Amino acid sequence: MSTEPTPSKPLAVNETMKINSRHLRGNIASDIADTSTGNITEESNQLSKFHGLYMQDNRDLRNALKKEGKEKAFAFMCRVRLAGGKATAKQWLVLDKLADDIASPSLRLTTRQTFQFHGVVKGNIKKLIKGMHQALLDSIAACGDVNRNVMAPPNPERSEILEQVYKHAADWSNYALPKTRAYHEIFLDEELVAGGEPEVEPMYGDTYLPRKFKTGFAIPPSNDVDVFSQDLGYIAIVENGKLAGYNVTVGGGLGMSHGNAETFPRLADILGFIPAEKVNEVGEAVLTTQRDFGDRTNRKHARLKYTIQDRGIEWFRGEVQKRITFKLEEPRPFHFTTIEDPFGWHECTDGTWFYGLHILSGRIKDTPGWPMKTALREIAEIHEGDFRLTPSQNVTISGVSPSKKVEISAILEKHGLSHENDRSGLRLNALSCVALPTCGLALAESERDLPSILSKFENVLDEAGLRDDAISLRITGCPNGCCRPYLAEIGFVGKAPGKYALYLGAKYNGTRLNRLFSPSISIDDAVTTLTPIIKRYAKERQQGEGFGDFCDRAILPADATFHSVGTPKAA
Ligand code: SRM
Ligand code: SF4
Repeated sequence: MSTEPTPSKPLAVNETMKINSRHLRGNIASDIADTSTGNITEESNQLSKFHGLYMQDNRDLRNALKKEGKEKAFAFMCRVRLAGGKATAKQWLVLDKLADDIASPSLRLTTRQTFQFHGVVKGNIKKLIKGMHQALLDSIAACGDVNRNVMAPPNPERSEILEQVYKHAADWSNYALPKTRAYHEIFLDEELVAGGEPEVEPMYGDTYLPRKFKTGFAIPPSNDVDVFSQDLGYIAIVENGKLAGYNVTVGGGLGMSHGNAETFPRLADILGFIPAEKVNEVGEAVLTTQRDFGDRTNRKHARLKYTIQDRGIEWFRGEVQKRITFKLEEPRPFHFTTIEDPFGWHECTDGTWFYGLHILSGRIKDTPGWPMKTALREIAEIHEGDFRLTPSQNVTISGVSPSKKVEISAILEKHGLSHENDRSGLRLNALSCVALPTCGLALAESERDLPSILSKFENVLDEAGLRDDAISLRITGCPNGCCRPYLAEIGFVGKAPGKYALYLGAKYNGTRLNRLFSPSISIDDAVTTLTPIIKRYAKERQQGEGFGDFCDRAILPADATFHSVGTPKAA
C-alpha cells in the first residue's frame, strides 16, 4: 500500500481507533455483554458502525428520563446490507417478525434501498443479527469507513440489462466487503480467530478508508439512484440493446455543515468509459486511491469528493489509470430524464408483472386505517417473486404471475391501500430523512412533519393547477443530507427546531444541485414565500420546464451560490 501522503496534522481519533481495533473487534463483545448500562462506549459505538449498528437514544424521552434521574433510553439502529435493495419474500417475513419481536416495531426503508430497525436494546442485538443470519441477511459494512450499501435500479423491467447491472452491483458489493471475521465472532458466536494466521484486509488495509464510501449504478434514462451524489457511480451504456459498459463517475457526495464553507455538496465528475467486466477492477482502483490519498486528519474533509476537489480530476484519473490494466476510454453519450419510481402495475418482457407501491418516507408500520405492515406481510406470505426497495424509499413487488397479481391487488384493496399511488406529484416525489426521535444529529423535524408540510404545499399546487406535476421536495433534519435534499427542486435542510435553510433550483433528473434561497425560514413562511413563485411557474413556464429549472432561470439571483462544484458534462 502507498504511504502517501504523510500527514502534517495529527491523525483523526478514529484512525487510531481503527488500527488498534484488531480488525474492528475492539471491546464491542464485552460492551454488549455489560448489563450495567444500556449504552456502549464511544469507541465501541464507532467500531459498531462497521457492523451496521449505531447506538442511539430516544430523544423524545431525554428530558423526562433526566428528571427521573435515569439513563437515556439507549437502543441500536441496525441497517441491513442489501445490494440493489433486493429481498426475497421469505426474507421480508423474517425482517417483519424481527421488527415485531425485538425492535421498534416499524421497519424503515432507506434512501439507499435497505431496511433499518430502530429501538433494538443491547440485550437483543445478537438475537436480531442471528435472526437475520437465518434468512441469509447481515448488516456487515452497512455503515462505517468502507464501501456501503451498493445501489442499483430496482425498476422497471425484469430485463436482461437490469439483471446484468444488478449482478455487477451485487458482485462489487461482495468484492468490496471487509474480510475481517469480527462480525461473525461478536454477533454470531463464531470461534475466535486467535493465534492462527493474522487476518489481512487486502484492499482496505488496517485502517480501512478515511471515511464512508458509496457506490451506485444507474440505467438511463432513469437516474433513480442519484448517481452524481455517489463517491463511485456506474452509468450503464446500452448500445444496440446490449450492455456495452459503463461511464464511471467519481467524487459525488452531499454532506456539509451549516456555516462551514469548507464543507459542501459536490456532484461527481465523469472518469471515463469502461467495459462491463471491469467494474471491480476500476472500483478497486478508485477505492484504493482514496484509501491512500484521502484526508485522514480531518473527518469533515475526508470524503473522496474533497480528494478530487483538492487535487483535480485529471490527477485522479491518472492515479486510477496507473492502478488498472486497461485504458480508460472517453465517456459515451447518455441521457437522464427522471428520478421517479414507476408506480402501479407494469407488465414485464418475461410475462411477469411488478407493482410499484408508494410508501411515504419508507416507514412501514400499522396505524389506524393504514395497516401497511400487515398488508405487506400478507403479500409476502403469498408472493413468489421478490421485493425491490427503491432509492426513493418505496417498494416494488416484482416477479408477480398474473394469478398472484389478482391476489396482491385484493390484499391491498382489503386493507384500503389500493390508492396509495393516487397522490399528488409532489407527494409521490417527496423524501425525508429519519431525524427525530432517533437520529442523534437532527436539528429539526423531518419525517414526522413531512405529511403536514406536503398538505400545505398541496393546497397551493391545487390552486395553481399543478397537482399532478412531478416536483421533488426533500427535507432533512440537518445538513448531512441523508435524503439528498441538495438535489431536490425544493430542499429543506434543518437548522434549528422549526427552522430550515431553503434551497431551490436543482434539476429534476439529479444533474444539477440546488442553490440557497433562504438561510433560515419556517415551513409556514416558506409556503407563503413560495406560493407566488409556484403560481408564476404555472403561468410562465416554458415547454417542458421543470419547477427547479424555472427557479434556476427566473427566481434565483444569478449570484445565489451554493458551493456547487463538479458539473457532469455529458448529462
Ligand atoms: Fe445518512 C449520518 C440516516 C443516507 C449523509 N445518516 C446518518 C445517521 C447514521 C446519523 C448518525 O451518524 O448518528 C442517520 C441515522 C438516522 C436514524 O435514526 O436512522 C442517517 N442516512 C440515513 C438514512 C436512513 C436516511 C433515510 O431516511 O433513509 C439513509 C440510510 C442509507 C443507507 O441505507 O445506507 C442515509 N446519508 C444518506 C445519504 C444519501 C445517500 O447516501 O444516497 C447521505 C448523503 C450522501 C453522502 O453521503 O454524501 C447521507 N448521513 C450522512 C452524513 C454526512 C456525510 C458527509 O460526508 O458529510 C452523516 C453524518 C456523518 O457521516 O458524519 C450521516
Ligand atoms: Fe439525521 Fe441529519 Fe441524516 Fe436527517 S440528515 S437522518 S437529521 S443525520
